Amino acid sequence: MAKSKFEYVRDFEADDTCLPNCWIVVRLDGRNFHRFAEQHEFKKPNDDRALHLMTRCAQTVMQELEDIAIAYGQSDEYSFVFKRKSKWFKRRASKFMTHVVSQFASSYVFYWKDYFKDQQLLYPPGFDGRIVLYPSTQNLKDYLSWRQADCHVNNLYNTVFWMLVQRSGLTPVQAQDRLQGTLAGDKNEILFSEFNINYNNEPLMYRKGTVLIWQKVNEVTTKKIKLPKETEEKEIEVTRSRTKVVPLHCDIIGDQFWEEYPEILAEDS
Ligand code: DGT
Ligand code: MG
Ligand code: MG
Ligand code: MG
Ligand code: MG
Repeated sequence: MAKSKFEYVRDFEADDTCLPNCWIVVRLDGRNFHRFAEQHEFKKPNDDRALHLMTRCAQTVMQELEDIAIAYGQSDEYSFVFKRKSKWFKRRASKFMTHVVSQFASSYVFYWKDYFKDQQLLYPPGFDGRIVLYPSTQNLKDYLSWRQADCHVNNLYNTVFWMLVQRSGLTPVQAQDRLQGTLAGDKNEILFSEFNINYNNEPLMYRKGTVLIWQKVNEVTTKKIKLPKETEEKEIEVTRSRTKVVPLHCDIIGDQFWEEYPEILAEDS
């Protein structure tokens, strides 16, 4: 069939193919979550409901989309790493980014009530997305380390800040002044001497964020069967091996994690 005279408009579509062999990272981040957290009365500085909901959405993204090797999340952000050899949607950046962000955003609304039982969703949240390509595995590890270091720095600051405000009655401005120019050691010391808190005993999810990886798990279910010749049903246990997205709250900056799970960033993945 002859092309219509309108077909030429396709040529205006820009090519956004991701470079071959690179790790493709999509990072999304909640739009104006400072306000969103206030309006929905998130607990400060960490709200378990909000953090678990973020992780539920990220698990959905990994299960619904193709080729995601690992994801890392903290605060109102999540990063998804696609396998370097992925051929999904011919590696078109816009496809990767829009599928990740829209699947995540719809999941956030869909699963909201499972986590915020008596807090209504007051308005539709939005998320921005960006895509970054990393040509070496070391670059990718450094990217993930950067996000986890950011989680640590922010969480330490926020933990002390809200202690000073909520426990010591400082105003936010006073707390900010108090922390101006302090180093990590100083903040640890304030927590310990003034609030009897050992920062290292704070929940790992707050300090390390959440890593999502694929793991083989054995699922045991019971099945009712009826044997021929027997009149009564019998219950038997059936074990199935499945791959599931599993959340971890561990260090990913050091080598140990990557040595323990070498398959995640294997050369041929
Ligand atoms: P943006 O991303 O430029 O549109 O603006 P924001 O406001 O989302 O800024 P961002 O992403 O740099 O910072 C995340 C905000 O989300 C920050 O104001 C604190 C808030 N947030 C995230 N998780 C929690 C939480 O668990 N509890 C509370 N209270 N706030 C949280
Ligand atoms: Mg921001
Ligand atoms: Mg944000
Ligand atoms: Mg953020
Ligand atoms: Mg279509």
